[in-house]
Amino acid sequence: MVTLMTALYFDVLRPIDRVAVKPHGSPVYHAIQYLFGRQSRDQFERFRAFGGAQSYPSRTKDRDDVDISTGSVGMGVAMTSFAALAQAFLRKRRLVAADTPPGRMVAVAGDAEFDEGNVFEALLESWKHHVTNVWWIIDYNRQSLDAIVADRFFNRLDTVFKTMEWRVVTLKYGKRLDAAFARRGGDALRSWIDDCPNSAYSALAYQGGAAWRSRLERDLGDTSGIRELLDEHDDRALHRLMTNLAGHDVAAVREAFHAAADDETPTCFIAYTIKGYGLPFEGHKDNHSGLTTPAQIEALRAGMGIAEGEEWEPFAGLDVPEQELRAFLDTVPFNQPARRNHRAPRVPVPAALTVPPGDHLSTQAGFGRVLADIARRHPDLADRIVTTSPDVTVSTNLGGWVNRRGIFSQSTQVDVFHEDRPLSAQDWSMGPNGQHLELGIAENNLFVLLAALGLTAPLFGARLLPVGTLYDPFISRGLDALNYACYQDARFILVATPSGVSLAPEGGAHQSVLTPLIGLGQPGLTAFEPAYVDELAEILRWSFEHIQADNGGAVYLRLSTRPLTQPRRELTPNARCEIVDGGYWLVPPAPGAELAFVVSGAVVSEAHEAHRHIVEDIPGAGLLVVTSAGRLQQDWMRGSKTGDVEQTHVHELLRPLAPTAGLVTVLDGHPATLSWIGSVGPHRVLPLGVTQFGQSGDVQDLYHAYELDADAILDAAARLCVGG
Ligand SMILES: Cc1ncc(C[n+]2csc(CCOP(=O)(O)OP(=O)(O)O)c2C)c(N)n1
Ligand SMILES: [Mg+2]
Repeated sequence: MVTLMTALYFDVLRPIDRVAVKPHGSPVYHAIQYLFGRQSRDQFERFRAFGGAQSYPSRTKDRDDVDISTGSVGMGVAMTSFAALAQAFLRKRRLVAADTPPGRMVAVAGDAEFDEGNVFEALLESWKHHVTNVWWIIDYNRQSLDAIVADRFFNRLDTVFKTMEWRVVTLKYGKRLDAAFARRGGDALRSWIDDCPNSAYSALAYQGGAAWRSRLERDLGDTSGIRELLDEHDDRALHRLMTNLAGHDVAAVREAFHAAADDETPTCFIAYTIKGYGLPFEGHKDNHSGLTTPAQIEALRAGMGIAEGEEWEPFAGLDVPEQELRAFLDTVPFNQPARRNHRAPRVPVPAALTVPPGDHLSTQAGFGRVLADIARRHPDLADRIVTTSPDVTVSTNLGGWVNRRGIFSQSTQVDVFHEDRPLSAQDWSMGPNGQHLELGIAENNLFVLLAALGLTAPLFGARLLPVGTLYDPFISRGLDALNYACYQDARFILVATPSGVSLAPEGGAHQSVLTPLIGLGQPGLTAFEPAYVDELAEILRWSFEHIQADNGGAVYLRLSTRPLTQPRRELTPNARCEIVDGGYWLVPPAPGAELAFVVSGAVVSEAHEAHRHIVEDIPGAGLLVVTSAGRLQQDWMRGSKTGDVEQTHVHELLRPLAPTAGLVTVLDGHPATLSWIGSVGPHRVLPLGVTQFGQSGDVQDLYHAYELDADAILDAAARLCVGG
């Protein structure tokens, strides 16, 4: 990593390039920033300590200009190809200056990262989108955490890349070994190393010169030229020669990087290295958990010519005068003054979005119409929106938007089904002006692309407002990538439909149970589950602002395909605030009421029906709609800590109820999403929701089976009242 990163940062990188440094490369990254004067000694010394430099490079927590966070192996690698796609999108749409050269998106990756399937999902998708300007540099040390990795796979890896039209550059032998191969007996030596299994090579690298000598004497002692070679090298020199892999040879690495730097072809460098090179445990299969002893550190320090106490001096131990080194650093291309962390202006959001007409509408259909309406009525906002979906564009109701704004492609392609005769209502024409990025079915890719699109403001200086749609249950499929996107503070709106058992006939395989809890628990993500379309329009408007706010974040909307009769109402400014704050009384309780129903999402009509019945017996009962359990809960937890819990929105909402009141909570999802509301005041809670895999059936049968229908809600109310 030291060699690869040195060649990158001190030579080939330009300020416009972006790098994802593999998790274990973090110390090297911070050391380089320290030499550039962009990392403080305090931060660097406190590497991995509280408030210090992060163990894995972090965009949000490190102070030295990390481009792309890493930590979950494979994610940073994929992120570079999607960042390159985001950059291409901005350039084609002329949202950034097209007369400046594009940046190169570089991943310095561990070889074990290529065991993660998401890397290959990204590779295939980037090929489909003709992505260029990506480099993946693989630190091929043939080790992961546990052990030495199998050779068989890496012997094939280059063909995978070549199939995807990548250039593959294998950096196997350093200059010293190359010279040895040119001597008499050199061919035999090269074949011997080529054929040496990873584990045997690693073991010899660990054992050192004497072990190399006896093995080579045994295997090649009779080959002419080898004896002379062995005689010319003492143990130390022999070890240096036999471990002279190209990944440790800065001249070989620079040569390879420069040879590939002239064009935009995506390139994979496979750089052979030894894990722990130059340390006492180099090559040892258990070295991941190896720690150098104080004595070994002393020996390392002395061996590098660094005086005691001068370990943090930037240029200690070097035989080039400091002045010369500083002068060199001033000439390094990456170190030239340039703004790297951009601030892009905000895109104005209208004061209100039009609520689509229709008495009977689902939130998903409403979403499609609101977005299509934005495309028509609010061009300034619409121009900055980019939508994406993993093969569920039409079925998540993005069709109207796509018909208006087109599909992005680096080249123009007509839709033959639409062109001559309208054989399809959906126009699937593609071109460089399109604003929808269609992905194959891979939710990991969706989230990593949203991470890239959601960071174009700081990375490229042009703000996009990304909206991604998928099926709610498949959030779990890409959950780590979603977490990764949030961890980097990427800004996007995630719209997930259908949700829960409300999608009925599709049954348990497409049913989401846990996703409301993900919405509640995921840092950096604010979740909403609107019941009615006018709520959705206001939430969407707020979301476009929230994803642009300094202290904002990403947004997740859990929608439904179930059409509901829409309330006839004009939302007051106060009602809009309450919707965004997380909840409002659809039917306010009478002062001192003994019962309230608390409901989220599509089951609002069941709660409403139950409510109509219950008021015959309990006239003051209320019906509370929770649009965002997360917003309510966060506000309440903040208030609980700061002592102003009485001012929190949920507390205000529950204030009219009698202390002895019971709450029946209900949603098409895990009941724990709402049951916490019982902790706000003295009220008792009976939570309804889904905790099992679903069946196929129609909505009424399923609501009955899973105790979400009006009868179940009334039963729960009765149990609460009897219990009270
Ligand atoms: C998704 C994920 N799973 C597991 C880990 C734990 N882990 C950290 S690094 C690593 C493998 C390291 O191997 P490699 O990428 O080859 O890097 P090297 O240690 O050789 O530098 C693993 C399994 C992780 N960080 N992320
Ligand atoms: Mg490795």
